Amino acid sequence: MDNQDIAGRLQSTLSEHGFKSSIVSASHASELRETIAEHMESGVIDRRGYRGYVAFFEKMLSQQVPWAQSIVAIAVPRPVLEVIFAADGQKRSTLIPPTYEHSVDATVKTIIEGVLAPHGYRFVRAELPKKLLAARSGLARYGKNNIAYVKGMGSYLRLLTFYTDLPTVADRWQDPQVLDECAGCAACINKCPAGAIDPDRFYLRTTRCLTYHNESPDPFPSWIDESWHHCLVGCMKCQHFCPANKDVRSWRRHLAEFTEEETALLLKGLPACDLPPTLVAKFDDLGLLEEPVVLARNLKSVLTAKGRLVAGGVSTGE
Ligand code: B12
Ligand code: SF4
Ligand code: SF4
Repeated sequence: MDNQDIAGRLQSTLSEHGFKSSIVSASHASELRETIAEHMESGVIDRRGYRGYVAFFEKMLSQQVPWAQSIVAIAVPRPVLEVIFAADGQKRSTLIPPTYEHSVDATVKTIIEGVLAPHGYRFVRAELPKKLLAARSGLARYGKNNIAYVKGMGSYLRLLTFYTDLPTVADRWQDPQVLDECAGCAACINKCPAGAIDPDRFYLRTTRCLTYHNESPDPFPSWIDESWHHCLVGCMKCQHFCPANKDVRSWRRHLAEFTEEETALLLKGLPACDLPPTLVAKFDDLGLLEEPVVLARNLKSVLTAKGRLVAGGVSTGE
């Protein structure tokens, strides 16, 4: 089997699982890193952001993989997860957006290993700007909301990127494209509660985005209205109302239901080791219990969000 066959086998095996991919030369990594470095230099990416946010970009700049020959970008379709909490005698539903379901990463790694290892090729996670890589390699297009869209998945997906030492056989590299659906549309701009999507510049106003704040352990700034909270982490507004997501908007999976006692324990912000294993197991490996105080703050915000709670479900305003 030559390298072209191996690359083809990798992409077809991913495709059998419903995943889409692109493979480009690892030489593009330096260009992607330069873009990040320039944005850090100019302040578009603010080094004063919270620790986790800055750490993402520091990892991108510091990762060295001298043996890398190619980069594989993979889009995995993911549903919105629904989680129900019992509180004050009511059942209340909240959402977890598509990208936070990490359990699929193990499946992707198993597939790559299964195809590459028999031929002696290695792979490792690539810390790169994933949307930009997906767009430049032709796997995705940007929406005006600054999110990546892939044919057949809308934006309901998780992006993964890997370096491999499989030599590149084809190398598509292009300017990032915007969705055709964005022409004349401003639904995401209008629905964003925080004004994070700027009609005059493509790049997101990061520190306005609700996700930036509910992923951070820092207290919410006073300008965040409590009625905006509808997700346990993240925010679905600029994706839910997007016409390019019309075919995937219904992708929802019930993840778990928590009793009044379990909800009360989570609101205390206790670490996973102090919680009943049955409760911990309900979160799968979403990683939300890694920061129990953040989870507790977000859960409280969703439960108290004014005018958001409806019996049996959180209204997304449809
Ligand atoms: C930091 C980060 C954040 C930060 C900052 C986001 C940002 N824009 O930088 C915050 C916390 C705000 C955030 C929010 C969200 N994030 Co986030 N985030 C990341 C992370 C770690 C890095 C993003 C990054 O590279 N930023 C750097 C900038 C420079 O890149 P960029 O945003 O793509 O900007 C480029 C475009 O603007 C383009 N561009 C500029 N001008 C123009 C003009 C045209 C015409 C075009 C086409 C393009 C274009 O050039 C810029 C680069 O120079 C990635 C994981 C990763 N390693 O990539 C996840 C990631 C991007 N996030 C993801 C998700 C899902 C989200 C949320 C939707 C979460 C949620 N709410 O549910 C929101 C989306 C908010 C939004 N509307 O963009 C997913 C994206 C999946 C997808 N379908 O696109 C990723 C890839 C995580 C993953 N593994 O799946 N995120
Ligand atoms: S809501 Fe409209 S403008 Fe925004 S990303 Fe979707 S299609 Fe583009
Ligand atoms: S995730 Fe929410 S706050 Fe952030 S840009 Fe989209 S709609 Fe605005």
